[in-house]
Amino acid sequence: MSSSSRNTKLLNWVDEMVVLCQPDSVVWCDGTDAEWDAMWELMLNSGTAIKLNEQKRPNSYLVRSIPADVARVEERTFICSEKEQDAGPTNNWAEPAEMHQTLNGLFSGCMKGRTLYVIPFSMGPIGSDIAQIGVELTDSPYVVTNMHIMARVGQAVLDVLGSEGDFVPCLHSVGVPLTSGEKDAPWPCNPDNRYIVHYPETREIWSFGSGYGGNALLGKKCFALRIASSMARDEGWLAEHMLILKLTNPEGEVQYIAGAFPSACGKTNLAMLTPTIPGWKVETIGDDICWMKFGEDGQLYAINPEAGFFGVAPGTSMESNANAMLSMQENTIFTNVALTDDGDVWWEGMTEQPPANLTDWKGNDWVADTLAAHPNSRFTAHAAQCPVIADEWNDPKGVPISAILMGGRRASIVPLVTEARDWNHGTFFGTIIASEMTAAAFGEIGKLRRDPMAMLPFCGYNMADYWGHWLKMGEKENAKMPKIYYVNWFRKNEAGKFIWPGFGENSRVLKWIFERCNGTADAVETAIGNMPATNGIDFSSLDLSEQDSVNLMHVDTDGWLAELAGIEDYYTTFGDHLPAELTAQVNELRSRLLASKQ
Ligand code: TSX
Ligand code: MN
Repeated sequence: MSSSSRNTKLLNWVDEMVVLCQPDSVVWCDGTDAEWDAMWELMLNSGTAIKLNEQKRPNSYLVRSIPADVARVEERTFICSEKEQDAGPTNNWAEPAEMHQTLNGLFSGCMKGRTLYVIPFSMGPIGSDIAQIGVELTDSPYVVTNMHIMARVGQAVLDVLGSEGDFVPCLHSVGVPLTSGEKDAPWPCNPDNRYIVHYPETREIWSFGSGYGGNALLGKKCFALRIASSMARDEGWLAEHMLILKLTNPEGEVQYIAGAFPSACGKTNLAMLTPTIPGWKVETIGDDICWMKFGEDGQLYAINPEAGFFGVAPGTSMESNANAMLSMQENTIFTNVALTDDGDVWWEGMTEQPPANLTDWKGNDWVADTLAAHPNSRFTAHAAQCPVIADEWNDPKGVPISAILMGGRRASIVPLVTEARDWNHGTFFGTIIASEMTAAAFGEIGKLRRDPMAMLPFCGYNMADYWGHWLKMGEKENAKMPKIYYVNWFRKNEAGKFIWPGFGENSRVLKWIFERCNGTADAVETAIGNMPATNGIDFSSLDLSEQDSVNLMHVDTDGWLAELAGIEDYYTTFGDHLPAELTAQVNELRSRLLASKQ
């Protein structure tokens, strides 16, 4: 298919990249079902994909990567700003001109023997004032099919782009040219030469050597978070690693809530939660990324820039997240999960008992006591397939956000829920998000990983400048900022057991937040923030011991004082980029904690 774009920047860039990468052919993607089928035909022939049982999983496929290419590679992810300090101490920085030279070398001829696919995509409803356009060039049919689900792809995007419109150029290659006659690998990639590179100032993305997830689907983490966070700072909006949910009370009133949680805290589960309390309803707007802009009324309006879910499969079940399970019944891509004998999928945590026989994620006969699915195995499913997707998930205006949750996985110190005193205090909450690690991927199990606003791997510029941007947002004239809540579903008791039942019971916490937003619930001021008044959250119908329900809401004064020392050490790593307001927040919190001990 030839181009039906008249956009000079786009046509010139594609020409230039074709000269660089030297593909055998160029295909402009249109996002149609015919294109989807054609890509799978290619991937079935190359051994990349297996078609799942059409009766059990209609129009769905299993893809296996190789063990060396199963996740994002943070140590190979670069922010190439002109000045190193603009990337800040939490990002890998490289000098832009030098990196361009390295990448020009790697990309030179890298698509020989392959097809270059041009994927025009919109992050957000096409034509929305909050949406942005990108174009990904890739030599991976797997990327094309995933982009079909995760973004809005095709001619409508080119129409909005027009002849003069701007877009973010995203170049991707698996990084292995094919010589003529050579048979392609089922999962071509170049794991020893991976580069996930962002130029925040010129707003470009270059990704080489990996075919997996966030390394390759460039609209997601690379564009919608790293590049968009940088755009958002320049333009006065927010690009955040947050779910968005719609909460309706028994009277039919609605509030929209966003939430930032580090990985392994159950963001997708919360976004699709089934409430246990009668009459309350949760619907999903998004499970991973949230773009927010001020409306004329001074409220922040949010869209989900994505069109699908790229969710972690293990642990997902009808018990933990029925709506996710129901979202992936058809038209779904499964990556690195196990295959059943009848052509369906399985992963750890899906059912209590595994099927008798399985093919594991590496394609071998599964042996008991080994992992059948990779821990980072995924499902890619369209958002519209979620049974509780909110009608307005596609609304170009976005939804007005009443509250922002900041969460982490903490066995102690952090109570079930604490309301920030104001926007600056809430920003402080965001900066102190930390999670105790459950998987060895990021080092020692149980060790605290600081993950401010859950943006540590995703902020496209200096993290402390990003905090400054948050504070500045709250200063805008006539701004009606959301209330901010620190939540923790993971507090443990002396016996080492989770105190809070979590999952659907989190609706009790959401109810209190809802009623704070509409002014009908009381709070008591504590040193760390506002907390539910006695019986503000109904624990009575839960099977909690007296001691456990006290512990859930306990303000651990000495624990917080010790926590503050760690926070101050962490802040020091940002040098003079740290906003003075955050130092003030630490000092005020310490004073309140000390006063409360009198
Ligand atoms: O997603 C989770 N949420 C949010 C749900 C809306 N998880 C899973 C985290 C890994 C992705 C949780 N795990 C939550 C939670 O609220 N809470 C816990 C901890 C927990 C685990 C198991 C039990 C209770 C709490 N089970 C029993 O007590 C039987
Ligand atoms: Mn995420």
